[in-house]
Amino acid sequence: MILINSSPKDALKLFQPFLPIYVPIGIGYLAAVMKEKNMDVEVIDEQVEFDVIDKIKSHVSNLPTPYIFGFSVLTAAYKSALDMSSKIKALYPDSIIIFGGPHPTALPEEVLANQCVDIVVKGEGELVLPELYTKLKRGEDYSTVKNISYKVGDHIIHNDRSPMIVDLDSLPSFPYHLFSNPSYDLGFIVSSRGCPYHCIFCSNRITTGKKYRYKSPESTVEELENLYNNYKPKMVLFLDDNLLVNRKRIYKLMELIRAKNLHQKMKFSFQARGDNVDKELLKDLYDSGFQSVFFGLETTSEKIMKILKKGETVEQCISAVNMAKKAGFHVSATFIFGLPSETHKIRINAAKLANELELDMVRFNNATPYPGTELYEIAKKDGGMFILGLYENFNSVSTFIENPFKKVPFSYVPPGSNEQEIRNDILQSYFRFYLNYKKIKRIFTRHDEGVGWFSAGSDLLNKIKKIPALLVLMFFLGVKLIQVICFIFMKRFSVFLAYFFKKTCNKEIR
Ligand code: B12
Ligand code: SF4
Repeated sequence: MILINSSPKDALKLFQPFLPIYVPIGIGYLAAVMKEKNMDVEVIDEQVEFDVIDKIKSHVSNLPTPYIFGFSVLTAAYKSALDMSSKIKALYPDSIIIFGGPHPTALPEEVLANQCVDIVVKGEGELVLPELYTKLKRGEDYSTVKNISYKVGDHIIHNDRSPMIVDLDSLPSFPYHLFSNPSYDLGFIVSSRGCPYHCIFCSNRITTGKKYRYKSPESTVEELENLYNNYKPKMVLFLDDNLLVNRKRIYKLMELIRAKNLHQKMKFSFQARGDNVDKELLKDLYDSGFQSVFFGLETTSEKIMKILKKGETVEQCISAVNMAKKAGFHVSATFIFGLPSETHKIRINAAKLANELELDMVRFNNATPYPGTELYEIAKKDGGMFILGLYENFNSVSTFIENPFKKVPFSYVPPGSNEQEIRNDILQSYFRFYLNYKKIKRIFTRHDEGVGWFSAGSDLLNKIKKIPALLVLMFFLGVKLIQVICFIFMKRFSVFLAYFFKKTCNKEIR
């Protein structure tokens, strides 16, 4: 079968040439289990392949029918996935097309309403896909396969969900070797799945669930060793939803990393919650090579933190950042702008806080109600949601990466808020943070630092190649800066005008 990672070609818009390309991890795991069972599997990633149809044609030419295709679909890539699956159906009408990943898992009915999708696999696919594939290939009845939704005539049948995979060590190691394209950043590992918290904007639980499961420290370290021996990455991102849920595991992992001296060879980056860290843990993490941490700070308002159901306070997050900075960490963070009941002041406080905390990297995202989240339900109810085409505007970083002459409308604007003002506050916050000599210098000189958010190129030749794209980016960022200044000026001017007219009218009345 052919597994396809869907991705719009311009997913990262102006920033595309400067951001690392990540491996489609879910597809990697699925390919690994299928290969382990000696099943025929080919991976195509739209991020790096430009002749997808040609590749498909050449691969299926020596395969027996029916041809089976599996698409991995994030909301932002839904349109690309439908475009490609329609082309495949037109070429091979008898082919069977399976959609999996967060978007189809959250909206199976909507996804199956498309002629070009036959089956949706919900949640983790490693146990389901091999069984489903075997039955489809043999022409057997697949109606008993768990975790799937499928069509029978005009009806859609939803089969029961099975429990999540408990023992992650039972899965094969991640098959880095299948991703040989030099554009990939192979410095990553997933050592656990799931997160027990309930943040209303987070769609992790849709596929990987609330139940925390992890690989044993021994097998994690083995995978890290292999990664180092084969690819020598300097920085390895732990792409776990939440690395620190189980302290016992993390202490054992640190111990083994130090015993194998891996912390001297590579540095590690991870995501953490403010309330999951303390001074001692941070020190031990730092000494074990975990030197770059990412916190979801989200907001500066305790009231909004409660609405988000984060289960931690702004205070705790600030204290965690301070402790991490003191311990020497490279600290990154994200704020979300455009949340229910948020004001301009709350947003501008976030921009100030980012500078006060001396964060090394920050993102100001626009709130995006991904399907399956509680925010999606809130946004549907309060009327603030706007779906452009096939969810093409569901992108939490669109404000910063978009072309200023081709703005992407927000997918969510809470009642009482103004889209233009939120957009402006996001840009203003970015400029306040990054328009600083030290930070700009660091972007251009330390491409391997932190979470690899922006890279101007690893060596001189690479940097030179990127000059034209960089000039275009500079131009558009300049336009955005002018737009922000004009917006602030117009806002102040209108306040002045209102004040002036009020005064004049009052005088005339008197
Ligand atoms: C690592 C990561 C990334 C990486 C790599 C993504 C990748 N392609 O693997 C990077 C940094 C590139 C990334 C980017 C983005 N990400 Co991201 N990312 C994650 C993260 C933290 C882990 C993903 C992961 O590896 N999970 C582990 C694997 C095993 O799980 P999985 O990928 O879901 O795959 C399993 C199942 O879904 C299923 N499955 C998946 N595909 C298929 C296909 C078939 C045929 C079948 C049968 C089954 C199946 O089986 C897989 C194995 O069990 C998740 C959070 C999460 N827990 O999912 C967010 C997450 C997937 N990202 C998210 C988002 C929004 C984004 C961005 C849009 C952010 C942005 N604004 O730019 C971009 C989109 C990039 C793009 N090209 O479109 C959202 C997706 C929500 C949604 N509904 O789409 C998530 C859920 C986080 C969140 N915000 O809640 N991301
Ligand atoms: S703590 Fe992080 S991973 Fe867990 S639900 Fe909240 S945002 Fe999602």
